[in-house]
Amino acid sequence: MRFHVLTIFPEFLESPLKEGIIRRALQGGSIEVHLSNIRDFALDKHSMTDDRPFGGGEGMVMKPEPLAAAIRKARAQCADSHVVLLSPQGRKYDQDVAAELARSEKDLILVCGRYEGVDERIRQNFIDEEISIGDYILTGGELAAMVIIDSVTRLLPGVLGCAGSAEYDTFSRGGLKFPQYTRPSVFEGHPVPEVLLSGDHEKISNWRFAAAVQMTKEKRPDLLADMAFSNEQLQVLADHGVFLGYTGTGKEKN
Ligand code: 4H4
Repeated sequence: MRFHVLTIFPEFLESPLKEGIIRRALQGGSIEVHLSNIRDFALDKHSMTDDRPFGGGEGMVMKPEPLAAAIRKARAQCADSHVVLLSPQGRKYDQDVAAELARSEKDLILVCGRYEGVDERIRQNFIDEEISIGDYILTGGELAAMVIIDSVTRLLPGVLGCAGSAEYDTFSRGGLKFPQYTRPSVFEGHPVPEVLLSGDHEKISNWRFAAAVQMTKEKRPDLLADMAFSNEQLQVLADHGVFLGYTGTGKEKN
């Protein structure tokens, strides 16, 4: 998958691309990341990329000409592209959106707003979709772009070591992931649940399923509302003392 990031601070993204799974994905060719400096497309001798808002008011707005030229240049390098503006006014980003982007064959052009945002004529005529990573105002869209690159890349085939990793992620199956333990088996007097040391894969799987549902019930009951369980699953939950307040009526899945 190819990402094109349009930003006035391309160096901002250099460091996170040099580490860990993202670095390996770049080296392995699973992804390409092309950083473009919007300032290089500014027409005036001062390379201005922002200006005061018409009608007065606080802050500065990103000028349309450099953005338009940068988007056109990026589009010209792609067979097909999806142009995303990172903005607090966008569609709320979550794991489902990450999975949707990861399935796309299109290049992803990520436009990083700064200041008070971008000229509306860019949003109306050059942007395919606005995405927000949360209801807060950042100083720039670059962190949001990196969130998207990171969360989409880890979903691409072959990027994570064991194929199933992303499949059992928190959110990937609707709820939170089961609690994780590693050596030592006793840490400061706190043991690892015996079942995890048993080698009984069915018991481990059932315990993990019940623990995941219990964690979801405690930490994110809102996610439970969208989850459906078979009668067999409800029985496994009951066997592990996890009760959801219904007995398989209307919540069971086929
Ligand atoms: C854009 C600030 C638009 C304010 C920006 C506005 C996010 C976010 C973000 C720099 C830019 C800010 N990007 N998710 N949240 N005028 N970007 O805060 O719409 O208020 O992705 S505005």
